Amino acid sequence: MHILVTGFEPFGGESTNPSMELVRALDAQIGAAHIHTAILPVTASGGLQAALRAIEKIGPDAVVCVGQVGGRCAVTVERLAVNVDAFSIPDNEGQQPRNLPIVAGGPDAYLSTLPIHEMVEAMRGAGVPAAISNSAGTYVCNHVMYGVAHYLAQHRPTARSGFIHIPYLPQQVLDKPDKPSMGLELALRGLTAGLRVMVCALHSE
Ligand code: PCA
Repeated sequence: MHILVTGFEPFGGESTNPSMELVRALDAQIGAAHIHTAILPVTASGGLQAALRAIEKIGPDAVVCVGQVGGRCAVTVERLAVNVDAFSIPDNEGQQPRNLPIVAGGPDAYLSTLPIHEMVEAMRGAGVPAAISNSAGTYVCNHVMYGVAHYLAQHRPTARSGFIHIPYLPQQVLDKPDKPSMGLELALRGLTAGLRVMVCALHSE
């Protein structure tokens, strides 16, 4: 089994992105799955294109995209992506769509096809605060989650996809002490536990 896990470059004035650090720290093998990784630029078109290039190269059974979400205090497994770009800040190329469909005429939303409840339970079982989230936002993460789901629906309908958001790292909140953070080791334990149960679930189908 082949799993693609993507992270993002830093954005919004940050010097790092927990998703980039996590993806770099992941084991190359989790259960029965080979883990392939890619780091995506935080731009609407470039981020999705880089994810689709990696999918075409690897031909994965599942795609798990990971991103930073400032302000949340748990690892959150996203339930759905919506067909809207409404960026609250410019992306890393200065683009800021305020109300555009990601795919004109596309479905309003795609549900994650990962076993999201089992993944959250596994993360909690590993001692990591985790929850389902009902909104991946309307920025680049939602754009990539939607775009990957749309591509797979058309080109690789048996492949699964979804998105996981990670809180700030402690070093990112030194200048914003009212914001929650999660250390890299804890987040890595959570992500790994979630991926392990996902691989088991897909393997036993
Ligand atoms: N988080 C942003 C985009 C890149 C990232 O890591 C988001 O939540 O949309």
